[in-house]
Amino acid sequence: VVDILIIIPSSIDKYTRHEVPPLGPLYIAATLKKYGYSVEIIDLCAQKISREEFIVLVSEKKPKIVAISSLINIHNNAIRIAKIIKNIFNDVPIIFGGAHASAIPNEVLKEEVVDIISLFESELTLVELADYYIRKTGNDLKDIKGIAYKNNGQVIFTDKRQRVSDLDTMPFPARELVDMKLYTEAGSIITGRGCIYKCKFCAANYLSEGTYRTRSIPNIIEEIRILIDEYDVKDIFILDDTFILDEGRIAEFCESIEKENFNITWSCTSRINPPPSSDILKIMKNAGCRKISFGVESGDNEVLKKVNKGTNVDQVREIIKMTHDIGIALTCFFIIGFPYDTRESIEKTIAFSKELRAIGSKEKPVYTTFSLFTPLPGTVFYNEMDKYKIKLLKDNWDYYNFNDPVIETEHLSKEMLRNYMLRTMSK
Ligand code: B12
Repeated sequence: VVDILIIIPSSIDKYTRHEVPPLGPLYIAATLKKYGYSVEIIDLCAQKISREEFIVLVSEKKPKIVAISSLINIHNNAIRIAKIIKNIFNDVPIIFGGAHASAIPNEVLKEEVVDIISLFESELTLVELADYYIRKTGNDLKDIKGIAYKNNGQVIFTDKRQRVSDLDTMPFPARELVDMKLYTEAGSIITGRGCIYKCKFCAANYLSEGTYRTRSIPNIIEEIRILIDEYDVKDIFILDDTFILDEGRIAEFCESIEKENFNITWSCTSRINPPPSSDILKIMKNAGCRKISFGVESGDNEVLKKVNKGTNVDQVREIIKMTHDIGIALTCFFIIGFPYDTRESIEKTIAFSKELRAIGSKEKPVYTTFSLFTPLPGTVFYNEMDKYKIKLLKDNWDYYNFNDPVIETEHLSKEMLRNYMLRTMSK
């Protein structure tokens, strides 16, 4: 018997990501454990098990609460799983959480099998829900902040929950609950949460409500030490929305990494703006940074401006060259099919990606990765599809894999988008 069972569904694509441990759910699990609850996790992205095996597993665990992770491409499977669970234990409350459920709670609650949605940051919300359902102490549902639930067919939203102001007070992700050997990027960490920028295609600002909080450097170092000592990690993968924002903080991080003599390499993601200085890039290189992934998005200045990226092509070129010259490998992410994209702008984007790849060398390559523009719940483009003349072709979340077109725009048909995508894949 387990108090809370957390399930991460897989997508229907045969390539589901299992590189990275599910950090959000592992954070929630750690906090529940701290408050004395027993927690288990089934990560279907990583553990390949059949429907029958799954049913046996869940039946044996007899959970008192089931919490299911909902991201866009795994949401339909999350619903399928919820149905299987309700079939086994009709009385077990099913709580949904994660980016997709948080972005469109009203829609998700229309599903009969979803009882409650825990909105946005959920560590403390889940503790209060466990107190309510399991220990039968604490607040009534209506007084638990940050949830949406059904009452006599009506959706009730409780008061907003304040985000935890000091991230250092949070226990580290409960990695002991998953088989860390299943993840190729086992050294993944989050050193800060949230994004203050407002790109129209990205949900990060909405999900963090524009807040940005960071952990202290000693707290991060402690977690890295655990990854090295207990999980034999040799490469750290920093997954923050915005890592290089406060250069003083990054310098302090690098200094600590060097002082500890960890002998690890690491990589991170970054924005092109605010532009990282050459000084900080050198400090990062000396502290073992082997790769930075930048969101470049487009090779057309007009498109960059209109999607609110706040960068331009010259700036991108300069940062990519500088990072390469300092000796750090690169990945550049691109998106094609924005509502503003035309044949001309996409040609520019593809040409620009070639130009950036050519900056790379054998030892320090510049990789490029393309996704098709997809209106994500929680973004400006999703909320105002008519205004941006976005024509939805598929409203089945199973198909939202960022490689197949799910929309057409004023300028681009499905066939054109598919052909462009094929071109970027053949390079
Ligand atoms: C790191 C990251 C990844 C990593 C790691 C994902 C992982 N396994 O954890 C990788 C690169 C693998 C990845 C992949 C994808 N990602 Co991603 N990713 C992120 C990113 C940048 C940070 C997530 C994170 O770890 N944050 C820190 C933790 C602590 O916060 P959190 O995950 O939000 O979790 C908190 C709450 O959301 C909530 N919560 C989360 N899960 C659950 C589950 C339950 C049951 C409950 C109750 C609550 C809950 O509580 C958590 C703790 O407070 C976010 C952007 C963002 N700001 O959220 C995008 C983001 C979540 N990803 C997104 C997408 C679309 C994807 C992909 C579908 C992309 C693709 N091309 O395939 C895949 C799907 C992967 C999968 N099947 O799970 C979108 C989701 C949009 C949406 N509406 O669903 C986001 C918001 C990015 C964006 N720009 O819009 N991603």
